[in-house]
Amino acid sequence: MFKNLKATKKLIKVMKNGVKRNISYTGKIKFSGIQIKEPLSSSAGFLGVKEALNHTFKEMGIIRATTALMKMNQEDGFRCPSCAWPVPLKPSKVAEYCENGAKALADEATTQHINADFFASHSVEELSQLTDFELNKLGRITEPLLLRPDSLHYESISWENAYKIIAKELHELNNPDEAIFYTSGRSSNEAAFLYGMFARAFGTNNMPDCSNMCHEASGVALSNTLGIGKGSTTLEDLHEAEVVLTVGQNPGTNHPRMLAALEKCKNNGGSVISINPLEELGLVNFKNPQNISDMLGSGTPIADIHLPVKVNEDIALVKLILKKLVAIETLKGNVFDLEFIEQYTNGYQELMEDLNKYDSSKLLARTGVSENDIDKTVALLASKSKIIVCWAMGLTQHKNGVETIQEFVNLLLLKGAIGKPSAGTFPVRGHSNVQGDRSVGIMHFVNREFNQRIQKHLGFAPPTTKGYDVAAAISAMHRKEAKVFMCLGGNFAMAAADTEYTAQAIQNCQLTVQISTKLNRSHLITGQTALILPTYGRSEKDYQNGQLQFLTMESSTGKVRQSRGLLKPASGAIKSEPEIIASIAHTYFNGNHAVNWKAMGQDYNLIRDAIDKTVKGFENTSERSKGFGYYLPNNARIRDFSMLPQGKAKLTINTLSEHRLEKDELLLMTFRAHDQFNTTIYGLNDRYRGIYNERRVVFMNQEDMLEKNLKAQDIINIYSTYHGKTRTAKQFLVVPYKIPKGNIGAYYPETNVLIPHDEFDPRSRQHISKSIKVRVERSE
Ligand SMILES: Nc1nc2c(c(=O)[nH]1)N[C@H]1C(S)=C(S)[C@@H](COP(=O)(O)OP(=O)(O)OC[C@H]3O[C@@H](n4cnc5c(=O)[nH]c(N)nc54)[C@H](O)[C@@H]3O)O[C@H]1N2
Ligand SMILES: Nc1nc2c(c(=O)[nH]1)N[C@H]1C(S)=C(S)[C@@H](COP(=O)(O)OP(=O)(O)OC[C@H]3O[C@@H](n4cnc5c(=O)[nH]c(N)nc54)[C@H](O)[C@@H]3O)O[C@H]1N2
Ligand SMILES: [Mo]
Repeated sequence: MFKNLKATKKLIKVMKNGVKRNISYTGKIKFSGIQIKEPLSSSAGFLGVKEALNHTFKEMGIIRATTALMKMNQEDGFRCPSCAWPVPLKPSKVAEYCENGAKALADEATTQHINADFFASHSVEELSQLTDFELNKLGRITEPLLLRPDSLHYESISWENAYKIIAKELHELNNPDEAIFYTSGRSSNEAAFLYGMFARAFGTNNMPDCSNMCHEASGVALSNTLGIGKGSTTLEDLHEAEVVLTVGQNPGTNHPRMLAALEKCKNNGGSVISINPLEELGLVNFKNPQNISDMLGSGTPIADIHLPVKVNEDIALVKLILKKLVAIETLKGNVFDLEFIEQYTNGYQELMEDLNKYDSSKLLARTGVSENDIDKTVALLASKSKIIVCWAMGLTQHKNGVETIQEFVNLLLLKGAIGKPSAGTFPVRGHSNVQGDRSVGIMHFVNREFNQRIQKHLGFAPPTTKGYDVAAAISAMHRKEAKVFMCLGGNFAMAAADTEYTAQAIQNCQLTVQISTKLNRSHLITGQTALILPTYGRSEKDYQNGQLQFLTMESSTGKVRQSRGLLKPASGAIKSEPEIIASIAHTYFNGNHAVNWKAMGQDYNLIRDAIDKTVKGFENTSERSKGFGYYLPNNARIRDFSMLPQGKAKLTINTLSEHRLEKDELLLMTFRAHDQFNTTIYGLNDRYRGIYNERRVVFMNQEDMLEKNLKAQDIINIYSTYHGKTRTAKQFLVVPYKIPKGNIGAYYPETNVLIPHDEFDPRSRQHISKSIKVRVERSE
């Protein structure tokens, strides 16, 4: 892998505090030999099983892979480290996981390892020339590592000394708000709780997390309208629903087990409507690997109706649907649940008046969808009442993400489809424990009730001012107002918007600390001093004081369950996340603090007891999380809106999106390929979309290609200009694709360089990763 690497320019300017490191924030830009084929005719199937087994066997060895796969998502096993899709009450004994879950396991439990010797012969500058795919392939990090301010090489450091460096830097800050504590959603409730409590005990609410880039918009929209930031449905609801709208998500790739639930829904007579600029393969046809007749037959068509909405025109589409429903209601009645509206909601009259202001033909033109398909959708929605709306990043990552979700909530409320069986909201969460992290206290805002319970039960006073979210954290580091940046997992440098700006921000820090499993670019784009604290993956056994520990996680549907690893850890020199966090806290406080951090790091029951006392809804978790776990309370599920004004759910007035594109501009959505988990690139194929061996591609409508005089595989650069600043993503291959005219699509994180750090939804502060105004030009 290193052979073809030209030695990087050694631009070592000796600075007061150390060296200036010449780090590439993209890796070497190169093409890998693209092949474009017809997209497949069905998702999952034998090919999916084969891919899953190939990947796990190759990375983990056959015996380890087989043993681990048998325990993934089983009652006494570990939770899949991929997405947050819930496990059914009766999981398949053979395989309650999907191809991408198996890949996530293989990626974490790989037998490829790197240690200090590796870093002694490869500088951070040299490593930064590798692509994200190549970096990930290097394997698990097996010992704690230090990058000194005057060095280009990581070196071995003892755990004790690593903790001491962190404690010293934290003590030397002028105020606690100069430290930032980022969390990615793969950690456990126990680790996240300790981490959040340490940040508060240290004195800051600077807790940005991956939610800020993911479902923050859902949290804001749902809290505002229904009084709870989480979804209201269970997995079983989905099975029995009459109509499921799956909006702005690609379940075949990102939540494959969801397809089995949709298949069940269809077998029970339900209908599925897909709303997405792309006709994603999983929703076209699914061969359930758990069902032999499905596998041998032609599979199950999932979506009954596909509405190829233009990017960020979902509000126009829902408004048109609502207007059409109002017309039927006025003519024949029985469309809306008027009793529910009267008893449980506010804002009906205002919403009706607002809808009147819109011209249907103008709305239709904006959506780009055929009126016939919209009418079929309206007919279904008019006659059914058990309706569920599922969504993911296609709705949240826009300037009006919150309003877009609120518009779908309007539809559900008008239909009375909230708080009754087989109906409701279903934001499909990303990371496997992103929802749990937020539940147990990873948040940048202040919850006064929670603070009071912390004070009462943990014996210290948490800070009372709001901290930084992701957008604010980037700005603060850029302004050099934050100096220590800790990360519990994740890959902030690559995941966040505006790669170059974010990289500079991180490099302005004095100390960056990464608690991680595998190498990624955030270990190379660092502060002056950097630490890598390697940790267990979820599939690994965690002993503390000779006792086998377990962890808990919360699924997309709000169920808390245990997770027990079974594999031998990647190395004897790595530690569990709770132990690492507890040790940092213990070292920082030098044993003088109301919380006995050390004890908690050695016995996770103590952490769960503290969670039960301080977090509303958690109760006797060590016991109740056994087996298939327990549901956290959910007010929307029982139609309790007492926390909202006048105790009622809110119908909202939302406005249409405004992009004002210049004639040569296109709207770019950035999304995932089939062979990646966020910034972790497993491979270079996206077989459901017919792309093999390449990630630097742009999916484009043939009419746009014609207008721009481009043909397949031409090389282009992409430019975005906001507030007078132009950002460039270089070297992408054009791929003709069935995508609405005026829209293009490309993979994340390669295109994050184009997303301005100061362009986000003001309500959720989520960046505009799915609707970026861009121009494309042939590359010279
Ligand atoms: N294998 C695998 N699984 C994953 C992940 C992974 O990377 N790999 N990531 C995890 C995480 S953290 C998350 S958050 C989820 C992400 O799950 P998804 O949200 O499915 O992820 P994306 O690939 O970003 O896909 C966004 C979808 O939204 C559509 N879309 C884009 N813009 C619009 C729009 O304006 N309107 C509508 N209606 N649709 C639009 C796109 O065409 C695409 O189908 O998956 C989780 N699971
Ligand atoms: N343009 C664009 N940008 C996006 C998105 C998009 O759709 N488009 N999606 C956004 C979304 S939805 C999300 S969630 C974020 C993701 O942002 P992050 O969560 O920050 O990124 P990941 O790529 O999931 O993090 C991967 C790294 O986590 C570490 N890791 C893996 N497992 C573990 C573990 O068990 N413990 C610990 N401590 N570390 C572990 C590994 O070192 C791995 O390299 O990106 C966001 N950014
Ligand atoms: Mo996410």
